[in-house]
Amino acid sequence: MKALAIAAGIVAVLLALPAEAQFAKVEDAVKYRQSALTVMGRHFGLIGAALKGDIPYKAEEVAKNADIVAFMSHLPWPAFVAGSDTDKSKAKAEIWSEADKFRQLTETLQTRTADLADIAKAGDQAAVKAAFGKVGETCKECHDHFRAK
Ligand code: ASC
Repeated sequence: MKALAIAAGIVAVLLALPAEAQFAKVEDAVKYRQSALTVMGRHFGLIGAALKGDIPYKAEEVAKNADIVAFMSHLPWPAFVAGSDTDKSKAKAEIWSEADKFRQLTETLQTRTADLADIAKAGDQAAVKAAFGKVGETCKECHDHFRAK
């Protein structure tokens, strides 16, 4: 009986998990993804500033920022929940009607930001610049297609 109760408890927890993982309100999802993208953009921008010479290029700082960007590149996408193209959001309907294309771009971003993080640790500034450019192209492609002006 005890084993059954434990099994029932485990099942209850597993069933409860997806519900808990959902956002209570659509606005919470919008706020979450905008926050994640703001953090990602901030740290990506700092790498850009270092590459441009607007701030001193410190390889260790660049590598740290690249790790943050790579980590953050995983967070926004589950928050693009159905029906969350609200007036507080620039998300276009194409995110949902062309979901495969959107997902592919998020995966490209994850690959390219991981590459940038690896390359930033090696320290060669020209290589960092090239990898940074590849990430920026992905940002732009997604914004051009899926973000309202
Ligand atoms: C940034 C940033 C973006 C991208 C994009 C690249 O620094 O915040 O969204 O680069 O502008 O085209």
